[in-house]
Formats: sequence, structure tokens, C-alpha cells
Amino acid sequence: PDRPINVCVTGAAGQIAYSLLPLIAGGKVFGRHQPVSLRLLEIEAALPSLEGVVMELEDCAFPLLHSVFITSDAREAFRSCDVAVLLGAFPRKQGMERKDLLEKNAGIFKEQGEALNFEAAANVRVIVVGNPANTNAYVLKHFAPNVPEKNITALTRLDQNRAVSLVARKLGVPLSKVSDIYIWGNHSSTQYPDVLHGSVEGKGKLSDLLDKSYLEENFIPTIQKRGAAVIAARKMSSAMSAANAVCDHLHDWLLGSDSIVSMSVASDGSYGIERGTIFSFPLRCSRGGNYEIVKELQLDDFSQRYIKITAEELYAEKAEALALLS
Ligand code: NAX
Repeated sequence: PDRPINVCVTGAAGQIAYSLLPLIAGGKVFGRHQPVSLRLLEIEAALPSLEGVVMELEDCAFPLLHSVFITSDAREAFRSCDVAVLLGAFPRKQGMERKDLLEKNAGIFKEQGEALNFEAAANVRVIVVGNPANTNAYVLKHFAPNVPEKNITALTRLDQNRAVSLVARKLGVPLSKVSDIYIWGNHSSTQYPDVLHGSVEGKGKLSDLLDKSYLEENFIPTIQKRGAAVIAARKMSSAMSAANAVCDHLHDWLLGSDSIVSMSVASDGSYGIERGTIFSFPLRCSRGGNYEIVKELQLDDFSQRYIKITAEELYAEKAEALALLS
């Protein structure tokens, strides 16, 4: 492919972007032969800082980086964009209620949904990372009816990567031998990291290797609270690992993967999840940007209990977000 693809990144002066932009411009996300044009969106106040990021991108001398355009106007940013990576969001400030956070972000994602709807390429692929990611993606979808519903996703690959890594460390096995660990539901502390379909090559099923009391008391809460643990240690939220997960998500979605991977996508009613809810499911991705929700998994009572909790949280969030906008 010679034509550069237009990749829009919002929140481009932020910390995830600082780790992600070199992966995109360096060929790790879209492949070593795919040129990219970057369209970077920031709030006005962050444009001077973004200019510094652009200087650094220039100084990396990436052969695949065709051009860089910066703006604080969402409509300009999304013009003809093929892929939109939405990192920008309103951060949670001390003393802020959850409802205020939801409202601020619903406003941002409404505006960006409308801008995408008018400006983006017909088949634009979208990944929402800014929190609350699933509900932001839901709001975006609501205000972007021209964008195919299947093309709007949210990031839960970081949670999956965290879970795979923890299992490998717990069992003392190489990471590459661990497979089929999935994330269900919301990217929040109700998410359900599911190992019960997983296995370790040469050692057997994870359901035989890890008992349910370990899962319930240790493994599941550790993954659910991992983001908070990173903040407590670093005084900043996950950025390197988040950028790496965005890279994995986009790469597997657009170029295909042999493994089953977790992404938050609009439910088609699978596993009883309300249609349209942006919910993390295990997916099969084939080359060319197509995916299917894996349908045939058997869920025991243990899993169903966790999935119900995270689904209910999402139903409440999406209703609240839309109510705040009307
Ligand atoms: P930063 O605060 O470093 O950067 C966010 C940037 O977005 C800022 O530069 C800000 O000026 C910009 N911004 C704010 N409103 C904007 C708007 N309306 N349009 C364009 N830009 C706007 O945060 P960072 O650490 O980069 O994280 C970005 C988002 O990812 C946060 O919402 C964070 O909570 C979320 N995360 C989501 C994860 C996931 O797995 N889904 C994991 C990592 C991360 O915590």
C-alpha cells in the first residue's frame, strides 16, 4: 500500500499518546509498509505542548510518517480519517462526583461523534480509550449513526494483557504458552477477567491449574484494581502499557490474529447482553478489519455471576449518560 492512511489521535499531547505515537509512526500498529498521516487533536491550551511532540516526531525521522497536522477543531481533526484513536477525555479531579465525570465526557464524546459522523472516511475504524471508555464509545456511537456500528470499539486489551501476564507469573510459565484469557464487560473495577476457557500449552487447562478461591479472592480483584495500583505507585496512570495495548488492539483488528482477543464492541445480543451496549467480548479477528464475537462459549454460574454485575453497571452508565445529554 502506498497511500498513507489518515490516523487521528485525540489527546495527542497526553501521556498515552507520547508512548503511542512512535508505535504508530514507526510501523508497529499498521505494518512496516503502511505510510501514515497523523491528524492530532488537542484542546487549545495544550497546542504549544503538542508542537513539542511534533518536533520530536520529526526528529525520530520515521520513514513511514508522511505528514503531521495539529488542530483544536474536532471537525478538522476527523476529516477523511481512516482510523480514530480517542485518548482525549476529561480527567477525574479530586472531589469530583462520578456523575460529573460522566457528564463532562458525555459532552466531549457527543461533539466528537457528530464531528466523526460528518467528516470521517465512510469505513472509519474507531477505538475509544478515554475513560469511562465503554460509555464514551456508546455516546459516540449514538451521535455517529453514519459510522458502521461494528467500527466503534473501546479498549479492554490492556486488561487482557494484564491477566495473561499475571497467570504466567503465578504459574511460572512463559507468557507465550498461556492462551485464551478473556475480559468481559466494562473497563472498570467490575470487569470480569475470565481464565476458565484458558490453558497453558503442555500443562493443561487453567480451570485445573487455578482454583476458584484463588480466582475470587486474589486474581480477579488484582486485575480489576491494577490501574489503581499503577497510579498509587507511579502517581500517574498506566501509559506505556496502555499504548502497547492500543497497538495490539488495532493491529489484531485491522491485520487479523490467530488468537481470540478481547475488545469492547456493540453487543449483538450474544450471551444475553442488551443489544448496542459497548461490552467487552472475546472476538475472532480476520484480515481486513472484520471480527466476530465468539458465540459458543459455555459460561458456568461463577462466570455468569460476574458478567451480570458488569453488564448492569454498563446499562446504568449508558442510561445516565444519555439522560445527562437530553
Ligand atoms: P492525559 O491526561 O495525560 O492526556 C489526555 C489528553 O487529552 C490531555 O493532553 C488533554 O488536554 C486532552 N484532552 C482533554 N479533552 C480533550 C478534548 N475534548 N479533545 C481533545 N483532547 C482532549 O491522559 P492519558 O494518561 O494519556 O490517558 C488518556 C485517557 O485514557 C484517560 O481518560 C485515561 O483514564 C484513559 N485510560 C484508559 C485505559 C483503558 O484501558 N481503556 C487505560 C489507560 C488510561 O487510564
